[in-house]
Amino acid sequence: MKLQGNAAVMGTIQQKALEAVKRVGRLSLATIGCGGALLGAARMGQAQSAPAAPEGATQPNVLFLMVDDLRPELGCYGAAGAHTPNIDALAKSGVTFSRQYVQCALCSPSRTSMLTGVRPATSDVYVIGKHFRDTLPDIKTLPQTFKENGYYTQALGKVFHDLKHDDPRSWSEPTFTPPTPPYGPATMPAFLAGMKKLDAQKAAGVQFDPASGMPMFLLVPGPSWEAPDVADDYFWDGQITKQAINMLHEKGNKPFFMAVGYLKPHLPFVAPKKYFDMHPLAEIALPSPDVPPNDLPPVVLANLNEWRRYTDHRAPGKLDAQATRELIRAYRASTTYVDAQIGRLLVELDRMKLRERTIIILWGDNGYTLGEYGLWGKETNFECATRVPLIINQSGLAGAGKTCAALTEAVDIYPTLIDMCHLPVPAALEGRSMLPLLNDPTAQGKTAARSSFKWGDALGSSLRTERYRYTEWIGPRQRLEGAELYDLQADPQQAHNLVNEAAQRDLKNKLQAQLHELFAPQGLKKSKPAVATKANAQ
Ligand SMILES: [Ca+2]
Repeated sequence: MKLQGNAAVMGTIQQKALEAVKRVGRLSLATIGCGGALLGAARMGQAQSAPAAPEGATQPNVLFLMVDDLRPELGCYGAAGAHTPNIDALAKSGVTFSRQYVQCALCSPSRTSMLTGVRPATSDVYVIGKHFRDTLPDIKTLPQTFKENGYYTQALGKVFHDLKHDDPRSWSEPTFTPPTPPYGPATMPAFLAGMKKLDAQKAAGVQFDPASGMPMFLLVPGPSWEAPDVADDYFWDGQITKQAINMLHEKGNKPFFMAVGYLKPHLPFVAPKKYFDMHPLAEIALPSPDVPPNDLPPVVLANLNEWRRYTDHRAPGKLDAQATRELIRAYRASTTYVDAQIGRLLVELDRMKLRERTIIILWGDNGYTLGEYGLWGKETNFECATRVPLIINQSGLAGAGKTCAALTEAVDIYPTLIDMCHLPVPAALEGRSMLPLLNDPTAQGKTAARSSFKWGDALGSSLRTERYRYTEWIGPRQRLEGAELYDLQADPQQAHNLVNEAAQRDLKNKLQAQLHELFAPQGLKKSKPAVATKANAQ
């Protein structure tokens, strides 16, 4: 794929692309791989010429930056080749959590757990198609708690996954979702034609793509990456940044909880060309290891087809070095694009003198394998998929500028934010406040972080302790499909599964007992009952 140029005619083409997108506004996030640029009508506010003067609010604001599929591929996490100056600056004046784990390495289940404060076993939300209100109709979400305590709450972009997964009672007004094209102007006509063709095939009863064998509903008629020469605001992340700035002007004078859900670096890895230019292809190192660990149960590798949804990667087989480098560069370019949008927003926050009384939190909803183990995507219990960036920034934090290596979980975010804002604690929370770690990043963390991933009838329950990761996969009729044990001190890349080694039997038994203690025995589907009645009770 060649980089696209011809910015001179962009205005007309962009307009045509946008009109076409509006005509097919029925397309969903699922259609383009959660790339929800084609949602309903936007409610675009108008930028104001002068910042609103802050008045009287004593409660800290919360600016929650959620970045889709962002693994710690950031300068502040020591990632070679990352170009993320704005997030790095945020880390310099905040606390960077180096071992933050999501409870399910998949967009909606991960966000549901974090935003409800309970684990997937409690909400039974392990898959994208399920809404937590169906199982927990009266649970109080994180933004809902802020709203009910006098905050103005707003979501922009991908927060509760998409509008089908949204939770209107959490927000003071409807979620902002701009109808932007998922690809550049040159690619949009083929994409839209491809959508029509897919619709016709599905209407004719075709369930699987004859060429690739992929289910039709998963196919995206566009490439996995693209670098069109367009302005930042052509795409979703620029648009929501623009609207977030508008919201600061309109609502910045009252306590607010604003969640800004950036869509990149989720596939397709599409970003304006200038961000690709910051990542020379020759500087991209190939992933290592590039083969799966030994002795994996087949279910671990069953669901990793996300990148095969796109037109350039449908053929089976391993990616060659060139294609691998191109995809990694595109992921990094998409990340740099998001970093630039975050920079725009934070500059405005500073200009309006709101930084001093705003908690800024940056979080990735799941990690990502970028060719490690030969895999592209999340949907596993590997460190690559479960470990995410978490930065919490507030003026006056004792631990500012430091890295906290304590084990923390995404389910801890809810109690932390209400602890920082002195709000009442809902009874159902299953995490614990990280405020002690914000004040002293060397303080004791959890003994273990838990993650789960469900594929079909099999559930993988995983424990991350100080040194090890142990995972069990339970299939139908409680059958153990397999297990994984990694020594992350000796083998940080998870290249060697030790679970069948006789010398590790005692260690395996100990970790297995710990896992069974934390996950209940019925297929490991139920967590221990939540006992937390205070934010830091667990
Ligand atoms: Ca995600």
